[in-house]
Amino acid sequence: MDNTIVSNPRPGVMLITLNRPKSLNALSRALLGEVAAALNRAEADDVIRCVVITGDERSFSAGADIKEMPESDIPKFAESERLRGWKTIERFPKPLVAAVNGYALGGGCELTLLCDIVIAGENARFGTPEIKIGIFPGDGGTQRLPRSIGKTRTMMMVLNGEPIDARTAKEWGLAVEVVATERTVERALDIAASIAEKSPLALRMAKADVLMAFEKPLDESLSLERKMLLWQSKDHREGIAAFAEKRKPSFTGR
Ligand code: CO8
Repeated sequence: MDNTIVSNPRPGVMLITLNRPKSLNALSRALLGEVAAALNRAEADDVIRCVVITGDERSFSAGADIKEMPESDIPKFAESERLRGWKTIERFPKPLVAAVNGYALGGGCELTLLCDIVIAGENARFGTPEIKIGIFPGDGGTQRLPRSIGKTRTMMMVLNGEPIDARTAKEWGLAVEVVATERTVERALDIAASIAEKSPLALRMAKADVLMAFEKPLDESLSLERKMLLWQSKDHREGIAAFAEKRKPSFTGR
């Protein structure tokens, strides 16, 4: 585990720190594999209820590792174990928060699109510069960016390749808050710790429900939402009892 640092800085929270500073945290095969392994552990561990991903102050991630890109075999590169790593992040069922300082470029920007909540530091720069090296955002960017920020803003980013600053990212909806660079991780951890106090079952269903909005036609997703609401759990009963008794709920995930 040389490319990431995994820690538990708050109850119920896993922090994954990308740790290839010399490459601006480029997403090498090995790094993606470590992120996927950490997420698999987080998924299996009932104690972990929320995960935060961050980089360092200079760079969240400058994207796919260009030095690993084969000159002649892009399809193999795209479909290899890299893709398995992406799929693990895409399918991670617990809340995922990104704390973004510095560069979030190419795959780094696409990684933030897989996160549920994005906190940006003032020095954050979001961009899809792939066009400058003769490709385009191929880790989901051409599909997720327009769903997130609309067509013309996406075209501006993808066709031009120039990054946007943190304030613009917030205005466009790529980040939910902009904070002082040195506060980014703390703020993300505060949010994650608050999320971690909620019912893990309800969190999982809420995340799945919201993501349905991007995948299914409205009539189908509304009817699935209604079906999921009919579900009963001890956590639901505990939430109602705690409200009535004016105390903090204690959720067990059952
Ligand atoms: N991959 C590998 N190494 C990188 C990357 C990267 N993406 N970005 C930076 N580095 C390395 C540099 O090579 C340099 O290493 P060294 O010191 O050994 O020369 C080190 O990080 C520091 O970088 P710079 O000296 O360039 O730092 P600057 O501050 O001058 O510039 C930039 C910073 C502007 C971020 C610049 O490094 C840059 O433009 N990087 C490339 C960004 C980029 O193009 N990202 C997109 C990559 S493609 C992608 O993410 C999605 C592809 C989808 C693939 C789907 C399958 C086909």
